[in-house]
Amino acid sequence: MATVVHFEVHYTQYLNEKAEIIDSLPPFAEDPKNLLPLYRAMTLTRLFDKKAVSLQRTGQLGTYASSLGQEAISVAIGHVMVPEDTLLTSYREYGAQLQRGVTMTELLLYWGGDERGMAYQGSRQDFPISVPVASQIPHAVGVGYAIKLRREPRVAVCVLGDGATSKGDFYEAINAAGVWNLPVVFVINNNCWAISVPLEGQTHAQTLAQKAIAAGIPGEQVDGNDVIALRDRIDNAVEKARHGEGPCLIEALTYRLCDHTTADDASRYREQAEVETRWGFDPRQRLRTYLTQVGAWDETQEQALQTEFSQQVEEAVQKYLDTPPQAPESMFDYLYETLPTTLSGQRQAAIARGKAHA
Ligand SMILES: Cc1ncc(C[n+]2csc(CCOP(=O)(O)OP(=O)(O)O)c2C)c(N)n1
Ligand SMILES: [Mg+2]
Repeated sequence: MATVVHFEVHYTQYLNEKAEIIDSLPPFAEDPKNLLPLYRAMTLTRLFDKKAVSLQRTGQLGTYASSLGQEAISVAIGHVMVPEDTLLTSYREYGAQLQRGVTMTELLLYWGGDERGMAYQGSRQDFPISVPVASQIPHAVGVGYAIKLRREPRVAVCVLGDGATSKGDFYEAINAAGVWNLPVVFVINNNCWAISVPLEGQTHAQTLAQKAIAAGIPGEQVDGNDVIALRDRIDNAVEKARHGEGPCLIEALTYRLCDHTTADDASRYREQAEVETRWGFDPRQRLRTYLTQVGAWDETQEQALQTEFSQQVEEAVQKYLDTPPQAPESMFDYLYETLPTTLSGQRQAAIARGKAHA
């Protein structure tokens, strides 16, 4: 029997879990100062995240999906994209969104149940957070198709979870992106869990990256807790896509250190010992250790950064809490140009109820 074709899946890591450099660094990482923006972004994301969970626990926010332990992925994405690109993501990629000009107040409004939080004022071309699993993936293909038709030097970056790769939307989307050679980069945040379903309950495939092979597009794995590797590989994929070289699938291996959302209690389905072990892979701590070792960071700078960002987070929270709620009838605002009679009746009822509760 002859071998028709041979496939390989490559894995990239520069900074290992002991904060040691294990390969020759890509040019941008040779000067540790270039890593500071990535460290700052991871730190802000984590502070924001911690505050959002506290707000939910004290009844001041709705359900919230934390990004704890997974910040390196979105921070690297946000770092390599240019403003004209389009981000389409599921619900944990604040590190990218914040760098793209989405404000912390907007994110809090959204999780507080106010849809105005998804009308990003500073990042108009990005899509709202997608809570329906995988629905953003075909949307990214649509965006990529439009970019190609208009011959624009732009890229769509789509972020999805490991669980989303089991859905038909995913297969259809990567297939179409391959056929049409679209400027779309798909990044899988493989955090080992889809709520209570572990990866081995999700797929029998050895890697998620290999799913790209069936679509005829490049697929690769990267250490999702090594921000240097992520920055390197995602930049490579984005620039290729920008220059007409088509789509790519990147599987970033990380771990969800938090509950699925604030409505979840992960201790019901996974061992605490597993979580404790995974804390040893924390991407923020890894980069901090490295920066400290090479003399690019110290405790005084850390304290100053924590103070600066805590103030920023507090200001954003205050702005969120001070935002007057939308009128109940606003839910009818963007449904039709002219509301059908049945709905205008409901709208009147909402106005009356709103007044009764004012
Ligand atoms: C279409 C759809 N089905 C089910 C759900 C319920 N749901 C929310 S998150 C989730 C798991 C997603 O797991 P994964 O894709 O790995 O993303 P993660 O939450 O781990 O980031 C499910 C099943 C949903 N939001 N949308
Ligand atoms: Mg997951």
